[in-house]
Amino acid sequence: MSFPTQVQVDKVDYFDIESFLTEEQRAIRDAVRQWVRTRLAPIIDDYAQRAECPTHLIPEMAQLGLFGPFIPEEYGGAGLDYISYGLMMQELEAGDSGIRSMASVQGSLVMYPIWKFGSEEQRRKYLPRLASGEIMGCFGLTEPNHGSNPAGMETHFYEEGDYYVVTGSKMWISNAPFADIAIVWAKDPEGVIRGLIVERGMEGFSTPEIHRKWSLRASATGEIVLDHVRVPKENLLPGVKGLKGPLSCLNSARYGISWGAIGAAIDCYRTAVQYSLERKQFGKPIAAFQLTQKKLAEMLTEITKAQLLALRLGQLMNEGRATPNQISMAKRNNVAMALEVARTARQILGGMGIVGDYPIMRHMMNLESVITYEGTHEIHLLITGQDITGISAFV
Ligand code: TGC
Ligand code: FAD
Repeated sequence: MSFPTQVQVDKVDYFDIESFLTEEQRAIRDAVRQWVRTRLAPIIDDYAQRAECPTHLIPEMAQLGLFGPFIPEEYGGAGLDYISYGLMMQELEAGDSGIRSMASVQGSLVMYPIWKFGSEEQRRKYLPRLASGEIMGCFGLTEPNHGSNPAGMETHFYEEGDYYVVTGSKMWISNAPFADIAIVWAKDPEGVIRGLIVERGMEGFSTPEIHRKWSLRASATGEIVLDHVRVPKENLLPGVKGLKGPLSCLNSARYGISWGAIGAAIDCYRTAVQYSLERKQFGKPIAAFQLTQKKLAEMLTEITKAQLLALRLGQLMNEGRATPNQISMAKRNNVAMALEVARTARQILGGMGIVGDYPIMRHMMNLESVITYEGTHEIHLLITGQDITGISAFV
């Protein structure tokens, strides 16, 4: 009996998604893929093992247009469509979810609110420098006592002359330890949620790093401590009031994650296929066993379904028709899919699945954060449940 020694594991596109992509979208995807393979993949395990963020890559990421790809060119963005954005996040997360996080936060959670809700002066002041990576930002919504329920936030501010004085704390904030600015969501004296641009250097603002994470180890996560920080009035985002402000930013980031998770899944799947063809037990490749083939077949099926969901969502995003509920479904499904694929791939590699020579365990542990942040798996289920029944499970 003969067994294949080569399969086309490079191309994970069972339903020919490629044919729906424009030349430009393919070129963008390929450029990010190439960068991930040559610049990120060779170093990411070391950085993750050391729990260090490879911030030296920021200028190269900016050069590739990874920060705010959908922001118009007049503000320094790449002016790209949402499928291009999705493909970029897919390729980046094939490298590492933490590096995709860095780009998601910068683009969807920092540049997006300034673009959508900022004044023209704020757009011109911050967006070009954020796009070029000259400055980095973070997004402070979650608090120690308010994660899934941000409406309960305690961070607040009052007016004092030309300033707003902000007090409170934010928890689990990606990029916070090195961020130059923070989009901080806080309540005004009437209890209305507003967004403020807080700059490093303002007295009373600090961002202690959260250590000892087993997940997203190559991403810097921190707190934001605001101790009577005097923020100039011109730093208030004028264009939005209420929880819909931060939640609108999450739509953009959750959309990116629905693509990103596919990248992590594909990287695990490819690794597992290759390994199963090379690893021999009982005198034959483990790929020859029916139980291994079942695992691989189910992985590819689930990846394919997720790709189709993401592509269709991208089309709806481009038409301005995607609803937050559709985005929730895609984020939840695709992240859960990726985590399941990573766990199954880990199993296929046996003992080798737990070491850093292969990317699987790193992806798997990263995805444990991805399934929690930007709305947990349960919260997204309840968003869909509310859409089906018309009844909110949150009140
Ligand atoms: P609810 O009463 O449903 O809504 C309040 C207002 O917000 C509007 N709204 C939205 N607007 C835009 N987009 C959405 N997705 C929206 N969802 C709701 C809504 O229409 C309403 O507007 P208005 O005008 O009537 O005031 O709010 P609720 O308090 O019942 O909460 C609903 C719930 C639980 C779904 C929401 O709180 C939620 O999504 N919770 C999850 C929190 C979350 O996702 N946090 C993420 C923090 S950031 C993060 O994790 C970054 S990780 C980054 C990385 O490293 O990649
Ligand atoms: P909780 O809200 O306390 O939830 C705990 C558990 O209870 C979860 O399983 C949840 O699903 C469940 N639960 C809660 N409410 C319900 C309900 N009504 N019904 C059923 N189950 C429920 N936040 C930011 O603002 N900015 C960031 O940049 C950011 N980056 C992050 C990076 C990392 C690595 C991590 C881990 C988190 C990050 N977060 C960030 C925070 C993230 O958004 C929150 O962790 C998330 O929203 C969940 O909040 P929580 O951790 O407080 O969990």
